[in-house]
Amino acid sequence: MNSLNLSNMSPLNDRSFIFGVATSSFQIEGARDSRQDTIWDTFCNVQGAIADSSNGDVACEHVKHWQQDVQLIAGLGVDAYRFSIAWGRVVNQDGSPNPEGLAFYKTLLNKLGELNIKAFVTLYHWDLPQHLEDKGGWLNRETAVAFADYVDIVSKAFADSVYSYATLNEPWCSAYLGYEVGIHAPGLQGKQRGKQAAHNLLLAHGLAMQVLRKNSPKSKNGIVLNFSPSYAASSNEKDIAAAKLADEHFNQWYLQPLMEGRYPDILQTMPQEHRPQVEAGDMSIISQPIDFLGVNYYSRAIYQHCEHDGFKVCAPHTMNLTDMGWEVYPQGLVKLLTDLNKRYTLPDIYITENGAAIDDKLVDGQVVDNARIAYFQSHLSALEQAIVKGVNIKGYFAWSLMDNFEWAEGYKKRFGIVYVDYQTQQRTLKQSALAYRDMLLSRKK
Ligand code: IFM
Repeated sequence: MNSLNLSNMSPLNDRSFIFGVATSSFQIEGARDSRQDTIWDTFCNVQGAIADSSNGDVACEHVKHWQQDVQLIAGLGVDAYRFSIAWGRVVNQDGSPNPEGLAFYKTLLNKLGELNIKAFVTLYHWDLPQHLEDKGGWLNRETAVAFADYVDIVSKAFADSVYSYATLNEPWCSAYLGYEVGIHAPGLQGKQRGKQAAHNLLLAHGLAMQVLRKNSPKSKNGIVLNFSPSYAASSNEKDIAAAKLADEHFNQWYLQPLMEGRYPDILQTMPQEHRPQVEAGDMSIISQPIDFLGVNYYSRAIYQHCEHDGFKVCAPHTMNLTDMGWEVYPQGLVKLLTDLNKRYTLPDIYITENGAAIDDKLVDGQVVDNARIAYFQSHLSALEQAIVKGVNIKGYFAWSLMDNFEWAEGYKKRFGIVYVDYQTQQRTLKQSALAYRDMLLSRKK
């Protein structure tokens, strides 16, 4: 497959539907010298933590090449660019604003504005300043207060140049991978830690929403969650129960507090020592209205019963895997969106990330990534189906604009539609970028 097509009748052809590309600060920016150290800088120094022992010191040198990158984005014909602010680039350790850091993003925002590209700004995409981790990080509820102070600085400085603010990207990853199983920064472990970090992140979201409402009432303000819809490994009732339990822990644990102001009922059956500390008033701060929910979708997860935790994840029984080992399963996106739509009264939905890591090769100036094109095509079709089934989806962002630092996998996994040669920092549009561009240009005017 080497092209992407939207049928004439496709709801995605409506010009009000927003198409974009996405990145995050730590994964692309480099320029470590001009920001505070983050938990990821520290984690990258831990032996064995990063598959290729790399770090984010240079990454895609986006701080240096941002103008070229914005031209690339504009050339794709997208409506929007989703990127994140590095907290430690715009706020000093004493909490004062860093004018140079703010100016970098303000100039970027102005350029996007000139090019008529909507800015979707993520305020936290995992790069917690290390000095806050030294005081307990997301296990310390004061970090939520510090986050709101940072959001106050940013949202005052950027005034009306931001179309949409997302408070957090994928708090499940920060809390579970970072504080419960320890395969992401800061590399801590423990069930109570995971749930406490999740609670303090959600609290940070709620406090930040109050600030955004005040400072930036015109932008669409919300949060981005990642979801892996849960499937049972068999029709055995124990496996079905296992899938349900995993769904409550990993998916609903983050959405139900936002939508209904309470954690899933499994909270009551969890051992006391695993439960988070929740203070009076927290749940109403967390559950205030949001303008949108960002949904990041890559694949599904399959579970079977296990005595120890009640569920355990099973390896997919298919060869149709991306380079991350993740099953290509577009039907999961339809199921996820329609199930969520049945369970909750959802705000506008944006698919804020979707994409595939492929073992791309640059040959004679070309990257033929047909598997990525097929991945996008099947997921765009899934999106159409979900819209037809009544889900209110307003936009779609390909992850990622360009190859970048894929966290614990380092630079070996390539998610970009633009290939990055890390030796020369040369960018090359892959076939998927050309197909995305052609699809966007072919939309009805
Ligand atoms: O690269 C990440 C991104 O930072 C968050 N969502 C998932 C992507 C792929 O793993």
